[in-house]
Amino acid sequence: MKAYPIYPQRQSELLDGVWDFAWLGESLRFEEIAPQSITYKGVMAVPGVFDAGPELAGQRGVGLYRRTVYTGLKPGRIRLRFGGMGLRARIFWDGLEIGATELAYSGVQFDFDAGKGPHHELVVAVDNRIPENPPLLFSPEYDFYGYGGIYRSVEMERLPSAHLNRVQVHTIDLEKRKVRLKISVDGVSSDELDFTVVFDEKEPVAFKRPVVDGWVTVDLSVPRGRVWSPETPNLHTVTVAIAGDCITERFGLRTIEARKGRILLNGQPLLLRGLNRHEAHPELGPALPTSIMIEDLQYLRDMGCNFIRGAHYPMNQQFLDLCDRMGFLVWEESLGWGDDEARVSDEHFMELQEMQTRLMVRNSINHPSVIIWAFLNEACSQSPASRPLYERLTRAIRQEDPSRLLSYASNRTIPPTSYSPSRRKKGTRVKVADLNFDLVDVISVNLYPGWLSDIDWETIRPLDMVSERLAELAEDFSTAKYKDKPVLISEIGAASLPGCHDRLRSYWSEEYQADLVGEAIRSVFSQNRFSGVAIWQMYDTRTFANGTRKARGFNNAGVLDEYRRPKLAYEVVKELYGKSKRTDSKLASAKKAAVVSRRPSVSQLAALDPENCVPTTATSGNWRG
Ligand code: ADA
Repeated sequence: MKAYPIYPQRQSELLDGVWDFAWLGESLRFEEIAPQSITYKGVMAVPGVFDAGPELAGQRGVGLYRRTVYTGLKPGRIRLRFGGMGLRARIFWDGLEIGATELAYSGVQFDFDAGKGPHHELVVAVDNRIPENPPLLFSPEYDFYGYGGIYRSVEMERLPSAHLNRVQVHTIDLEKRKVRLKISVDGVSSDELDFTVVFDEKEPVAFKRPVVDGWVTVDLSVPRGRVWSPETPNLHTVTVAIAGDCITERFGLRTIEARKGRILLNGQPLLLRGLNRHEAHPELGPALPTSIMIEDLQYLRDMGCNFIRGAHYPMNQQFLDLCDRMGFLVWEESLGWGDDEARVSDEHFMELQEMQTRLMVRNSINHPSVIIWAFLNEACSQSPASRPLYERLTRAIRQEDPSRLLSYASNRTIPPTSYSPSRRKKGTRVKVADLNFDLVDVISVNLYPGWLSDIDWETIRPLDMVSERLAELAEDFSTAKYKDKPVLISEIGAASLPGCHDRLRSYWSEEYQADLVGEAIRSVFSQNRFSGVAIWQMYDTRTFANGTRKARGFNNAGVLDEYRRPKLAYEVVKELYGKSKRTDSKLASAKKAAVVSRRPSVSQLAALDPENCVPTTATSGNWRG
């Protein structure tokens, strides 16, 4: 399926469908792959993965995808756009390599000459092996399966010599419905560009503006502009045309900022009610069809969520289009998971991290749903060795897009060795160990009180730990050093084996998970210091097959199982998020009714909220060993 932007005038083709397939296995190194003299005996779906189905389940090696494409007789430039592949790929056109990517999950594109003749052979060699040296972005330790395949749609376009790449749309004055259009253009011969702009289906207006380093900027008001929010997900389109090319982008008018410890959407404080979501399905890996994406969003809506944390890689553009349209707020992060000192200080890894993070921002720049950019889930942010990469990534994101909030999910709020009952005695606990929170706008913490190794084995009531730890955390982040930054609980939860029920509500039962998730949501909402929570996780997801902590080869913390069948925790989330949503709407009407001479302050609004009335007390968090 096509996602925005669209290029209405270009000769283009969606290359999704059935491709020829040949399995080379482990016979060649990635660098040695050459698509000549291969017999293609199999077939494979694009989008799709080759290692989820019965023939190659769990195999690692190289798979070759091939198809014929028709370009017509006219010579000229072609652009191939891949929505995301994994784990690495090399692309060949009539036997010649035209590009390669090591950025799993990232949307990438390649421009090249079509060459002679109307028909061409396109081969994509996909490698799902995970070499250690130099490190790939993906590592075998990551707690989600590293599939091999072409995960998302492939599109081919004929590129006009002067062409429009993207139009970035930034809201610069919400009240006046004013946006800045930043138009990226290539191949124009003069220093000035003649172009027209049309918002929605209105009248085109002509402009002439200077081209500076391939960019043209213009500030405009959106006629009859309507503001985007989860409750009113109003969207607009803008079509920019030059001689021979034209692009349509979709966007939303909205602002997002962090002020006085709060996240503000369109100037109003937000309480995020979220779930973490992988792009995953047991039969399909990360190659989800639109129908499943829509169903997932329907489940999230049914639970009363307004927030999705996209764990742990750049998301499918089609999914983000749906989030824009259905009114979800999204955290998008680049690929990473628990990366240690050796990885974060490896120059190759750092380079790949920066490339994929910049690409993520560029690709998703116009989604109003995306409010937070993030990176490096649970890396070693307590270590000074992490600092250079964290600085590099925050700098890169701010250069690409200063308009959104920046964060990363940290599980380094206290060092692991400090987590023992004796150390936790009042006054002796170690304060926040993470060294990089100063770099970002939102402090985000992953913690698992009452689950995994974040458990005090001497306690007979592990559930009590949930509110204690969250209260401690709220206190730590209320000190002068942190108090101005919003705090988000980016992961909390527990796993359960689907269908495992127990009267004693023991570990791994759906009952224990439901109790813990309920306790977590209630505790987060009772602390005024927190701007919201994302429960780990939406549905069970395939992970490495041999981990002892991961029964069935799945991360079982889903409130739905892998086939989206609800567990007991689903109803708990629904009840608590639903209640908070209703409070939100009452609050909204109260605000409307209130006669205020100027915009209410953040603390005035917080005081209005009955959920935000509990004073904060005690400590911090730790990470599992
Ligand atoms: C971490 C991690 C998740 C998942 C979780 C778990 O918090 O960020 O991806 O692995 O732990 O269930 O262990």
